[in-house]
Amino acid sequence: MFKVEDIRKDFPILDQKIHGRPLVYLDNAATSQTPQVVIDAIVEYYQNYNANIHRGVHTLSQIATDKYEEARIKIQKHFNANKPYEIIFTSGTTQSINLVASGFASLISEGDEIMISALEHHSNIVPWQMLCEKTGATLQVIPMAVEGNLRMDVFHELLNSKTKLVFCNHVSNALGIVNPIEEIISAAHNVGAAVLIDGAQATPHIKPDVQALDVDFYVASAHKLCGPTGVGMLYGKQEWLEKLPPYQGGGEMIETVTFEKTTYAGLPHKFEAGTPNICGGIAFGVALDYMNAIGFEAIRNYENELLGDATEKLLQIDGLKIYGNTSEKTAVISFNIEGIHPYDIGAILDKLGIAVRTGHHCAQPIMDFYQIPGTVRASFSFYNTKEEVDRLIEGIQKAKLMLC
Ligand code: C6P
Repeated sequence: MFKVEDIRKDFPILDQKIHGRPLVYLDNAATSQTPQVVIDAIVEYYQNYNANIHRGVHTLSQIATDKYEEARIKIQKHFNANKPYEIIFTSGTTQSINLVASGFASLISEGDEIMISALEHHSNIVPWQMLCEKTGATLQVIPMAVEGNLRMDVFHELLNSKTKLVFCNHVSNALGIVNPIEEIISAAHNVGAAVLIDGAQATPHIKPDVQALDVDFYVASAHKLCGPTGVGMLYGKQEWLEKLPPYQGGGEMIETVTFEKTTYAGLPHKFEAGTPNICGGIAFGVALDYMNAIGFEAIRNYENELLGDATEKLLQIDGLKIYGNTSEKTAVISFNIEGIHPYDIGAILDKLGIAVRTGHHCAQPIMDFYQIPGTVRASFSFYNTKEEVDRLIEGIQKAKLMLC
């Protein structure tokens, strides 16, 4: 039974005042908050078994190695990957994407086409532009429509035998729209293209099954899933991970090293050079356990209630416009009020104890499409309440009175 009052007790950070008012944290799309059980796992690691992994015969190193590898298996199971070594630990979504983009430099050439969507975060635009500059491949963009959905008709027209890679986010960070990734993956495969899905914004709300999706690569960050910052994952089908060259050279990713020649370790170590974020990886596993114990269906249903309530109340505010209006959304609302800069609304909300994000949300092409400097983005999590929705509405009304 989903009880938000009980869930909130797991998050000590929520119980505080900002500028003398109880904190209303609505910037969950930027980073989620951390439950006590994850904080405890981090403390336990440093208090009891901090040691380097895969290297020592001593007891602490073995405990740390076992816990780290157990976390990999938890992630494997969560995403339903076929093998644990198809999960690569990275520092987060950005590094996961760069790892794949850098690897593909040796697999594509001039004349090939790479396709991204108009809804991407900069971390899923810039690495592909860099790859195109390096290889002479061409970047194609699936355009968006005014409601925020992708123009799937144009996607199907653009797709052709030169398309080698398609990249798309599962959920847009700026608008909260859920993209039709099943259709994208299957159509891309029909022309022989590989697909990478950026799950940074989907994974806090949806439990993806990478085998059912038949996706080639899927990436996510722990810090959006109640885990710590600086750790994330790359899922890759074994056949792709075997084809890609290592991303970085260093310790742990080798089999043998001589001055004449180095041979590389097998998966997953080939992509995990150097000492990883051991504590972060272990805490990532604990965060997934925590969210799975609540259940993703319960999380999504509850967040949908918050989304419906907030959308309805926001639309009653005169001059307020919401960007991204499709039926398939996660609990993210991007909006502006006519004649007011989003930054000014964000600053007043902060004085009222309400945390939202303002600006372009690292998705400047979306802002250019709407010809706006940015938006105010309120993003909800399963620990937010209907009372907090009301605090947001009151705050916006106050900001409007002050600024108009
Ligand atoms: N979006 C937001 O406020 P990292 O920073 O590597 O953990 O995640 C990057 C990233 C990639 N793709 C999408 C869809 C994202 O939303 C993000 C991070 C945050 O929207 C911080 S910019």
